[in-house]
Amino acid sequence: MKKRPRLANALATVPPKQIQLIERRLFLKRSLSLGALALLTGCDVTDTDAVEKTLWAMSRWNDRVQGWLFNPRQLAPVYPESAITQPFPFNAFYDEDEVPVVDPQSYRLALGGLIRDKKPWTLAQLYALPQVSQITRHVCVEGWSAIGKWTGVPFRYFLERVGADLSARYVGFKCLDDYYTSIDMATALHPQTQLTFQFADRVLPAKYGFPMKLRIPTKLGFKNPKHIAEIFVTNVYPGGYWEDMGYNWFSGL
Ligand SMILES: Nc1nc2c(c(=O)[nH]1)N[C@H]1C(S)=C(S)[C@@H](COP(=O)(O)O)O[C@H]1N2
Ligand SMILES: [Mo]
Repeated sequence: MKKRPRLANALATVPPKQIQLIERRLFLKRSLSLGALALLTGCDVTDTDAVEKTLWAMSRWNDRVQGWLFNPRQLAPVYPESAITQPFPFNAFYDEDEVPVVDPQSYRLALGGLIRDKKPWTLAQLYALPQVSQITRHVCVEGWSAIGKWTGVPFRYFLERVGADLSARYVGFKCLDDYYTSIDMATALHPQTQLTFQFADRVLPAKYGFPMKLRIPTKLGFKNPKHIAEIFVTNVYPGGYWEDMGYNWFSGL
């Protein structure tokens, strides 16, 4: 397993990965020197706590601005079958031999938070929902992208069906591999955001997120949770696995 860096020590080592990540969150084109950081934040850079708090506040502000700029009707590009990337890359915070093994019979999708009907769903019930396919590009922050075909139920349809509070701010995801992430409601309701059960016209393979993932072609790859165990709706910022380490929370494309 890759180690999770400690954010608390953000400025203790040079060059700290966390600062690079937070810089990326702030979408600054040039790298930010410690001096510039001090000027920007008005903090003594030796006061790690104050700098960090300020950077996180700036970052949350940045998320809000990106949220305002997001056009809920703008579609991500779609591609022909011939453009599909083969083989499609696998990525996770662990190696491929550690992908969770999920029993389809006992699996239940849990629902939580601001949802009227929180009854858990079996896979058979989920598979009976109306489904659509999309061929879109997955872009990973680590520097690769790939085109794939995903099939599932439009997430908006599912949220409406279970009586989710569509005026809430966030939809959060807990995964079977302890990954977690969350998205803004506008993106959750975007026409291409899909609760996905199939990859390349076959049941979603284990490595790509069996039994289901959320496919969001308008966001970076790490915002696309695989192996979803629970979906919850909330007004309390839920963060995410990489987000809590400094990756930009909104991460739109
Ligand atoms: N549950 C879970 N979902 C996850 C991850 C993870 O480690 N665990 N990694 C994310 C990242 S960084 C990427 S790029 C994509 C990779 O999806 P793929 O294996 O289908 O290419 O899954 C995302 N969703
Ligand atoms: Mo990624």
